[in-house]
Amino acid sequence: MSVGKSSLTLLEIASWHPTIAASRTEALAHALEGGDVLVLPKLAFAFEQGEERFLDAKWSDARAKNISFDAGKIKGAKGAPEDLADLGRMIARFANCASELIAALFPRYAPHQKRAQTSFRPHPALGRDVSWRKDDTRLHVDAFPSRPNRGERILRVFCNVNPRGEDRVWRVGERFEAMAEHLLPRVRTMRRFEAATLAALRVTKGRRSEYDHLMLGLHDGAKADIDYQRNSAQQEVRFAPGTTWICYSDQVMHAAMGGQFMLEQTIYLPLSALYQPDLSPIRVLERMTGRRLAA
Ligand SMILES: O=C(O)CCC(=O)C(=O)O
Ligand SMILES: [Fe+2]
Repeated sequence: MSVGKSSLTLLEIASWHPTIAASRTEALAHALEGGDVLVLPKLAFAFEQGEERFLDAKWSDARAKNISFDAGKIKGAKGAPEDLADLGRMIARFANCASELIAALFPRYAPHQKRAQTSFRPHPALGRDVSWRKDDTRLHVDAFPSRPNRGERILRVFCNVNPRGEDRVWRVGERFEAMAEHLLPRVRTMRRFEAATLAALRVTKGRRSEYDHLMLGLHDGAKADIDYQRNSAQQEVRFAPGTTWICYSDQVMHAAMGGQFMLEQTIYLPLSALYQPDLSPIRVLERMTGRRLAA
């Protein structure tokens, strides 16, 4: 693993419910909220007996990129009901591990964690034929077109569960602020009535804020810019099997370049839960534009 560059912070713990000193929490929160990826190379997800059978792309219904688990329902999977129930239990166990880990590392987040989807990704990261906008092999920050979040944070916990020794390979790009300085000038301003129209047509769940509009513009702007993809500052990061990593994916420029079989938990957090809200994308963009971007 190429740890050492400034955007990775190593954490050598081997438990999903570690005990952490308050001073350590402060330092880790500073790194994470500043846009680092926290890498936990000793934190593997333990399979229970029989669960290894799910390390096969045949469980995917092939339409969806991922198998997802949200509010007790499994989506994107195919198989006998007993198998799908077992798969659901495995994914739910990872969801619990991920939330416990975040609560243990960052006690201030604990009461605010909004658990969103959990995914199991049985397909190779490379080789999917998708439009440029959905192509996660291009550097991007996460922004969801149909789910406005008005500045709320997207925290993600990933774990490589590959049984054959294959790394998950990412590119990690430049800091959010540097990326935004480069790409924000090209993002068009939101049109009058645009947010209201999208909400009325149910394209969005609720109203898109200017923050959401700019984040989608940065996501699309980065992915569409081949020169930016090739030439912006970036590093390859390899996550070996048995490694867990955590990042704010609305802030860290990332691209998936290889690997197969990963678990992922998405957690939403309000700005008020953060140790340093001033480092968050909405505050960075508000300083750059000179105005409030969400009510
Ligand atoms: O599949 C991966 O490794 C990461 C893909 C990605 O961009 C994401 O989950 O936000
Ligand atoms: Fe992403």
